[in-house]
This record gives sequence, C-alpha cells and structure tokens, in this order.
Amino acid sequence: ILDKIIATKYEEIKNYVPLTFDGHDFPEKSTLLQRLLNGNGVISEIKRASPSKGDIRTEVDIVAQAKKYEEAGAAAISVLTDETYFKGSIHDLYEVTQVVSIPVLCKDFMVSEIQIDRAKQAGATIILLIVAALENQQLKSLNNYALSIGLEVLVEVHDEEELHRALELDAKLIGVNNRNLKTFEVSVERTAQLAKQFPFDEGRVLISESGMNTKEDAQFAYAKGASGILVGEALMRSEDPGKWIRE
Ligand code: IGP
Repeated sequence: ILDKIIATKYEEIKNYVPLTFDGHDFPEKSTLLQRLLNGNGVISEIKRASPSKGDIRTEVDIVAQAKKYEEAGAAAISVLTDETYFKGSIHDLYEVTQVVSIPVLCKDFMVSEIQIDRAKQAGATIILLIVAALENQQLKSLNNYALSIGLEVLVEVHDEEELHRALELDAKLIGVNNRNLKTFEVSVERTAQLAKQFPFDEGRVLISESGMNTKEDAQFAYAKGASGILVGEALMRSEDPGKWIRE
C-alpha cells in the first residue's frame, strides 16, 4: 500500500491549487520535543478513515474533538491530511490549528517541499517524514527544509535499518510505527525491539505509534522507554477521548 500511496501523492501534488488561508501567524507554541522531555505525553490523532480499517469516524466534528484532546492535556494533536486513503484534508488541519494552542502535526506522506509549505501555511508546527517512503537524499533535504522554516520533524521508522537512517539525520523526535505499512501487521513489540537500539541521549525521544488501544499498551510502551504515544483509532472510537488521554 505504501508504494501505491506515494504514487498517488505525486499525482496529487501536480493538481494542488494554492491555499486561500494562512494559519501560521500564531503566537509561539511550545515544541513537542520540549513537552515530551518534560514528561510522557499522548499525541492524539484526528483520523477519519484508514486503508487498514476503512471508515473509522468520517463525520466527526473535528473542532470539538481537537478541543477535547487539548483540554485533556494531549502533548500534541496529529491531523491526517491525506484525502485519498485517509479521508482527511489540509482544511481539516487548518480548522484544528485555529482552535488549539498546543503543537499540531501534519500527518501525511511527504515527498515534496510544496507539501511542507502547505502544512506550515495551514498552521502545523510539526511534519512527519516516513523513512520507508523516501530515498536518503530526499529524506535529508526534506528534513533540512522543514527545520529551516521552523517546523519540528517527526521521523518515522519501522526497523533497525530505518532507525539508523533517522539517527544519521540526528532526528530528535523518532516515531516507531508498530504498524508495518507494507503488510498492516501491528505489534507493540516493535517498540520494545527498537528501544534496545535507541540512543536516549541529547534530548532525543522515542514515540510509539499505532495500535495503542488500551492502558496496558500505553504502559508497555512507556516501560520500554517511549516518551510519547501516538493514538488514532482508539481515541476516534472512544465515547470519552478526554478520559482515555487522562488515564
Ligand atoms: C495512529 P492507530 O493505530 O492508533 O490508529 O495509529 C497512527 O500511529 C497512525 O495513524 C500512523 C500513520 C502513519 C498513518 C502512524 N504512522 C503514517 C498514516 C501515515
């Protein structure tokens, strides 16, 4: 699926029309890195649908959902902006950044600087770079570009080789995706395995992503050294996402 998503992304980029809004003129927000260095945190995601789960909650009131996340003390909010496979949009991102004052991650499959510019324009303070989806040169230049315009970068890895590529960039926010984007298989053991190789130094944090469904999953990830967890589906399906985050 990853290859297919990336191919679609290149097509999408060709058809971008300029955004009519500008959301990045905000008071300074604290960084996600700082927040996670100060204590464990939940990055709470707005996820309407996904290729592995189909529709999750397509009709959600994202403004209300984002406010619940913030009130409950989320470390940051992640907004899926991919349209084709996740039913999100850059407008979703913009709506969220307008109503919260915590860091916001633009969750998409970044292959070009244009996408990074748009994320910033929509008010995001963090972008995601998926190591498995990028050539080394591309990974480096997108990382440098995002940092140069004042964004934080969450670098996502799934195995040891990818972790080494993330460390070559000296990435400070590294996400271990427990879901294999090629097979959809989810195992929290990924976090445990990669935590063993993880240099928890110089203000670097590990974020355990995907498949965090219960309190036990979260505790497991934290016990293995994660400073943060990235949670989508469980929060979108929860009757009381605020309670989920607080617990
Ligand atoms: C959230 P979950 O299992 O809690 O819904 O997962 C998040 O980790 C997941 O949405 C994700 C993702 C990604 C989506 C992680 N990395 C890359 C799209 C692209």
